[in-house]
Amino acid sequence: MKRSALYLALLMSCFHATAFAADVTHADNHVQSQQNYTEVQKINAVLTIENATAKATIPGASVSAGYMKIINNGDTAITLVSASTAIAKHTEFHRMFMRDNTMAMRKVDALEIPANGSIILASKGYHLMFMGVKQDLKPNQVITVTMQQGNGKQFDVPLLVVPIKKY
Ligand SMILES: [Cu+2]
Repeated sequence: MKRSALYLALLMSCFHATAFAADVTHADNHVQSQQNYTEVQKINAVLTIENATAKATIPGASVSAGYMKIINNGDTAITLVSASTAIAKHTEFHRMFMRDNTMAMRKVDALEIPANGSIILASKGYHLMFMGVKQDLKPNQVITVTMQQGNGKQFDVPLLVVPIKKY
């Protein structure tokens, strides 16, 4: 009983598919003049991040999701093995998929960014899942996520918190 309620909250935080996509677009326009977090961020010699955002929390739910496009300009594939942030107890890589005509999601152990390629974290596919969020995430707040690579290196990504479309 309690487990299924938690799962529903997790799903809602990940999904909100089309409504959220529209909202992100609107949020981008709104904040672009004051913040650069939704634009292109050069992380290091090979990695570039675009549109790094996190969803504001739903009142009463301690979960949120993070999205971005990660571009690998290098000649070697990069594997992300974990992510963490001070604002949540647990951060996981998740993937949404269809099961019997309903959206479901599962944890994935790692994300691979191909050489000279990219991976997109978005509401219908891969995403960062923040669980045990310690304080409400409010629009325009910026959170920092640390990504751990398989080769032992790590890098930080700032994510801009954007509103959840109410419906
Ligand atoms: Cu998820």
